[in-house]
Amino acid sequence: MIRLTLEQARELAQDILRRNGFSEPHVQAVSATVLAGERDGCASHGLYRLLGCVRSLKAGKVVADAVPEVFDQAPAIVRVDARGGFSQLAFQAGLPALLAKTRDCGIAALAINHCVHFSALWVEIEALTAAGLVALACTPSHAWVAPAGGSQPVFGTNPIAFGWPRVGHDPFIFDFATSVIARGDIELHRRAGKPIPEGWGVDEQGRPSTDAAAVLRGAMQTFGGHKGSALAAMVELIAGPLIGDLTSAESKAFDAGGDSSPYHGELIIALDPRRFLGDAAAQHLARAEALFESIQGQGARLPSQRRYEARARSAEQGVQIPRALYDDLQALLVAG
Ligand code: NDP
Ligand code: PYC
Repeated sequence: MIRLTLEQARELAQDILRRNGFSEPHVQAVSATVLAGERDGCASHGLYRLLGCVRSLKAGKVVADAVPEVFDQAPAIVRVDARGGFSQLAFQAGLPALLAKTRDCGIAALAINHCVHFSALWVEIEALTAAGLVALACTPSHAWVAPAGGSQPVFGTNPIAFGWPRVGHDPFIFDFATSVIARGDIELHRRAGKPIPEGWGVDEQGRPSTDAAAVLRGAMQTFGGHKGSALAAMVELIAGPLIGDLTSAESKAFDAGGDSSPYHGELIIALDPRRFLGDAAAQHLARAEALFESIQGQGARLPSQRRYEARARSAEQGVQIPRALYDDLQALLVAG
């Protein structure tokens, strides 16, 4: 393993993106999210993702200097056309209007179109909980996941993230793929030459497999059987056709057999407790704390707790990445 300070990790990410030709706004936006992933112990969406950024660029599947365009779609809907660039900058472009519309209407949505998407959603959810809002986000990916009862990929890994602001505590946030695990984690197992647990996926013949490479060629499985399968379908619908963008199957077809990051849309919904509750907002948010206490009071943990602990640790100790990944990242500096 190689240890890097957070500053070294940030510089490495920015150097790679800059040398490979991304515009400075994308360098800043993308490096911030991969650094956040690495810092919070989410290796599948950390520095490793830079390999996919450069691969997507070389395959002509992402626009390195795309300038997102913001549209006032409706009183409670803002739309951002990412114009083929990465989603992070499009989110930043739409955030001020989403905040203003949510304060105004109590509930508002941000629809991002035509973006290349590879990031963890909690980064965006944190931007909304920091503003005192409740938030939901979801996005398709590439068709890699079989529906419950089937064996052929239809769904993306389709994450759903939810956030709730808390006074005096880190926000309550969960963020998970509707597949058993994010594809990035299976890729990391393949890179490390490690088998994956049973139940994550099937090979090309539809047989259960613990071989990461075979499952990457075959199909991943949804979490919770038919329940995860239905949620994955919901994500396809509300972050696909509802916002006029591609499904995971269409995104995969657009990739035309390549290995680039998915290209589609994202839906983010924000709710303002102060608009729902007026002066009673503080009182009811305080009541919500009893729920969290009753979870933690019996020794269970809240989602994101591990992540916040990793964040505190990384601030002191920096991050560690496998030497093989470090070497692959260094190669992007030379080749760039
Ligand atoms: P995990 O299964 O690792 O974690 C899912 C969530 O459950 C996290 O919020 C996690 O908190 C929480 N959690 C895990 N274990 C426990 C526990 N014992 N008790 C309470 N909470 C727990 O995530 P996934 O592999 O499903 O997804 C990882 C990331 O991949 C997500 O951030 C997601 O956005 C991203 N992703 C992005 C995609 C895209 O298209 N852009 C596609 C698919 C995934 P904690 O982090 O603290 O462990
Ligand atoms: O890990 O499943 C995943 C993923 C897909 C797109 C970005 N991350």
